[in-house]
Amino acid sequence: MAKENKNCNLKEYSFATEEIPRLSINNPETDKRIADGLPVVITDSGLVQSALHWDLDYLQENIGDGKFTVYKSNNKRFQYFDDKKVDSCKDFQKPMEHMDLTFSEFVSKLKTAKAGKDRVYLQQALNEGVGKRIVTDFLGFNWSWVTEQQKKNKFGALTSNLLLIGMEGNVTPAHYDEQENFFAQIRGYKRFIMFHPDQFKCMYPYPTYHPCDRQSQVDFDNPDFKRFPKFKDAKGYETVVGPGDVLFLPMYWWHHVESVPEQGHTISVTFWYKAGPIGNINYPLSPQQKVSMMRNLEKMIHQALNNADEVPEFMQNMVLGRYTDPPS
Ligand code: QVW
Ligand code: ZN
Repeated sequence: MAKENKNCNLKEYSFATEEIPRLSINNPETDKRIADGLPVVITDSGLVQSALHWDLDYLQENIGDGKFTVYKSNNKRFQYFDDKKVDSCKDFQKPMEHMDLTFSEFVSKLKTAKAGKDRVYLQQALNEGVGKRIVTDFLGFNWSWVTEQQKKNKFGALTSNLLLIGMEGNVTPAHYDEQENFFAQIRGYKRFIMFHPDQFKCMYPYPTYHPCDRQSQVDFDNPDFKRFPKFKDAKGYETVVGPGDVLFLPMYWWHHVESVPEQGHTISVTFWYKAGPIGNINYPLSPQQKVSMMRNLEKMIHQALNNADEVPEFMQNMVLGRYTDPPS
């Protein structure tokens, strides 16, 4: 649907992609894909039907006078970083600026930033501070469907509903999350490029102790194939979500997200759920379990050495010429 007429605004990347299926809530394949941990766009869940009338004026009127987390970037990338890991990482340059703004301060920045520089992206959990009408809209979400999915698939607790308001062209660079997510689109169009957890070796995430942990070091616009040769082999999936669509974004799946250029600002709400219980372990381990294990081992080594600077050499001594291919 959304894609055909938005195609002209979509950049071509170096890797091939397949379309993520768009399915009805009533299609048995939808439940099967969610159960199997595969992405799917559900076109008619009604998850955020009660919020499809949200626009900047309505939100400004009703969302309350609290402060909202807004990120500012001088380019289109909004790369998340963990503030707790910044100090121990010398030479780290924050890729974007964190601001706390009232909603109307955010809206005026969004409107004046149009020229291209100083882009903004609101990323704020929906909480008690919102006005009555937003509460009513929130209570009108299709909680019965999403809670049934949570139960059927043994997800843990709902952790947050993040409200995202982005400018056209804003990019969230490729990363994976450690939670399950139903990503609901309310306004505008977002393009998702996704990679299976088994593509870890093609994506070259930052070390776990780095502020950009869980994110790819590869710049999709200008991939450095010398440093990241296997990025050439990455096999992606993609889709464009529009108002009313819900993307199931499984834990550990890589995703790069762009608000489609020239289609106006975007409004989305996430439904993040903790991972379910581990359950029985079957061999061979899944790619997801292997990523989790690599993370734990990496963190243990960092902790044991008690010095991030010693990690690279230690890791190399452990594998080079022993677990790497012999030179040909
Ligand atoms: C996007 C995402 C979002 C991507 C951003 C969350 C802060 C997710 O929902 O819409 O820009 O990565 O997991
Ligand atoms: Zn994410």
